[in-house]
Amino acid sequence: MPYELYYWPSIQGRGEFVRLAFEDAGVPYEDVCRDPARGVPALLAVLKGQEAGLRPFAPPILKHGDMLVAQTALVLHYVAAAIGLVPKDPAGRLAAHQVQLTIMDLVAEAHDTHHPVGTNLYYEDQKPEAERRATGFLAARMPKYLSWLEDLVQRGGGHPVGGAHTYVDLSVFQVLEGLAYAFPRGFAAFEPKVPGLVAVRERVRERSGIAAYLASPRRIPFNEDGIFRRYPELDAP
Ligand SMILES: N[C@@H](CCC(=O)N[C@@H](CS)C(=O)NCC(=O)O)C(=O)O
Repeated sequence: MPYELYYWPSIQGRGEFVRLAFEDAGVPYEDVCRDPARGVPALLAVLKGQEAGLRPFAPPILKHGDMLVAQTALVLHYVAAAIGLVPKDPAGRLAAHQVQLTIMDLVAEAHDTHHPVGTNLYYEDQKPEAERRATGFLAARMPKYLSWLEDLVQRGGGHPVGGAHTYVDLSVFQVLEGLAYAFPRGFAAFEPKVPGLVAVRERVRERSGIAAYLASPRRIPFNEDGIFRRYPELDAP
């Protein structure tokens, strides 16, 4: 059965965590909304409940046979065992899922630095609040999340879970890339404190499937419509 990913076509966003898993595993998937014949209307049809399966609230959404799976961490939890990106034992899968859920919390907080009041408002309508939020994010929240992940890697023999490469390593790569894009000064100042995470990131970058993906047109650049946005006024001085 083919894997179909439904996600906004013009941003990396949360869909990128799913793309990275398929690309690393070398498993074919269809990025449905990037197919000009299907585009965003295909995603909107799923969101309106016009496809078989549980109607999802928001993308990324994975369609696999009659199954529709939403929530980024749950999509990864669902596919990872089948594509060899998580330990097979229940405890190992649970550990990976737990860490991935926490990474998605970090992603949500990174998003909220530019949309602290509401996602229904423009960034320009919440700039003072965004500056306060970003200051706290860089001073306290990003360090707290990344120090915890670093501790997992230090205790875990160089990987966040399972003592081996999993989809969580790929998500560490993506989060570090996103934070470095959004906050070049703030992230650079903190980066020396997380050498284990930096090692994970660099190892992921060199993996054959990921290296090929990053060099391909499928890897679109970060931009200011996505989750990790570069607004210099939100970065550290
Ligand atoms: N917790 C969900 C969040 C999903 C989410 O916020 N998706 C965004 C795109 S990255 C969206 O389109 N949301 C629409 C909405 O919240 O109305 C996940 O991790 O997948």
